[in-house]
Amino acid sequence: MALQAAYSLLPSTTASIHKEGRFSASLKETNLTSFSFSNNLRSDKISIKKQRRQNPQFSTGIRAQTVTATPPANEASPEQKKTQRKGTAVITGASSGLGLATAKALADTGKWHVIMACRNFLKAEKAAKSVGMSKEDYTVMHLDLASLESVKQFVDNYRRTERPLDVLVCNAAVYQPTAKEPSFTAEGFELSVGTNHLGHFLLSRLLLDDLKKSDYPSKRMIIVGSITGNTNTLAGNVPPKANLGDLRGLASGLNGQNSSMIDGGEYDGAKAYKDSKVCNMLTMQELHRRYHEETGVTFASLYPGCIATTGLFREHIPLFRLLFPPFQKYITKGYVSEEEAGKRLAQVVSDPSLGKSGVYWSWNNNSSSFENQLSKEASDAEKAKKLWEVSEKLVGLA
Ligand code: NDP
Ligand code: PMR
Repeated sequence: MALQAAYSLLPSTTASIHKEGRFSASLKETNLTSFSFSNNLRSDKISIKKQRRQNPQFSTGIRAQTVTATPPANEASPEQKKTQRKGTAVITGASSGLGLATAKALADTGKWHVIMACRNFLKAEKAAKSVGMSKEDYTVMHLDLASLESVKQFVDNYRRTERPLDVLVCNAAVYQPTAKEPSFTAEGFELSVGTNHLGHFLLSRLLLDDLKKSDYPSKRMIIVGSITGNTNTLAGNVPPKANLGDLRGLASGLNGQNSSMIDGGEYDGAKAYKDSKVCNMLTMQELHRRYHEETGVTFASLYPGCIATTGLFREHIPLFRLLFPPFQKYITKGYVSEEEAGKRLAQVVSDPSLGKSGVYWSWNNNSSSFENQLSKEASDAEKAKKLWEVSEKLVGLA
């Protein structure tokens, strides 16, 4: 397969090609979106009947636990009627890809003011302009998630604006699949886990107080996850697989002295990214367990689909970047455009029918949302607790 050719050019992954041969052989007969799909369908009979009663157009062909019926733009839902003011959503990494598309989708409704929390101020301003966002619908604020000081500074600056905080979207990420050596954040943590998990962990913990204070009818915190961190899927079985082990590397500081990988193993940039996504999904569930009842905040994660054209793959080899979009479009059929993915994340931000807490959302081929199942590791409550405790120490909260 063409993508395998690109993949095989990566020295760190050549050992896995044989395994992938098996994956590609099974491609034709597998529902490529997720292994857990059929499980979802089995446990879903009651909800499908209910959906049919509520919506006569609902057909058995739609494989969804929750089919979202987005209200027409001119018809306010009861949730929206309760408030007159615009909602304010902070989106990290809104200067490109999914974050930018979500900011645009929310701004276009006229009901949201988006705080674009970005490390490159000018890039974010240009990006907002390039997609046609109006000045009154967004504010760019500086945030570098690879620095805990910057995270604290962002929170201080945000509080100074005296804006309410209604929704926080932890979206930014880095992916370093070709790096031979680890790089590190300002405080010396391996960059992918440091940025994608630890930076967001501190941000979400600090901003939880601000979310609590909001009088908005539906307060939400969303942490973007991914299929590749879930080993109950085909995509999650492409080596190197996510695995946090017993968190010994994280516990020893993730600083390259002992190890720069969470499980204590050899550095592998692709695995570090997938591990960070497992951390994102575990953190969302731990937040839900600890705070949902007390605060009323909805905590959610999602896999928006494979947005194969974004900047996430900027460090991948050129051949991969050339072949990945057609591979996802025509072979796996997992591809979604940035615009479509932005609409999906915007639903998780504001759609009343996606207000359930503790859920990992996915979409089927008809773009209907459903509650997806996480892998064993990504739903391991004990691991989530341990991750929480170790992360608290690393970011200075304990
Ligand atoms: P992009 O690279 O387009 O966007 C990532 C964003 O994160 C950019 O705005 C980038 O800023 C920002 N960012 C990176 N490092 C930092 C930092 N230290 N501080 C602040 N911001 C930072 O990728 P995507 O849009 O694809 O990724 C968005 C999310 O979607 C990620 O969480 C990713 O894991 C997830 N995802 C993506 C999938 C895909 O197929 N693309 C699939 C599943 C999940 P800058 O513009 O300055 O580089
Ligand atoms: Mg994957 C259903 C099949 C499927 C889906 C939905 C994805 C999504 N991928 C699938 C299958 C395969 N991929 C197969 C069979 C292969 C072997 C040829 C394969 C390979 C592959 C590579 C080399 N895929 C990748 C890479 C990356 O570097 C991307 C990655 O893992 O980034 C961490 C990636 C992805 N595949 C996806 C998605 C969504 C990604 C982007 C990663 C993410 O954000 O999680």
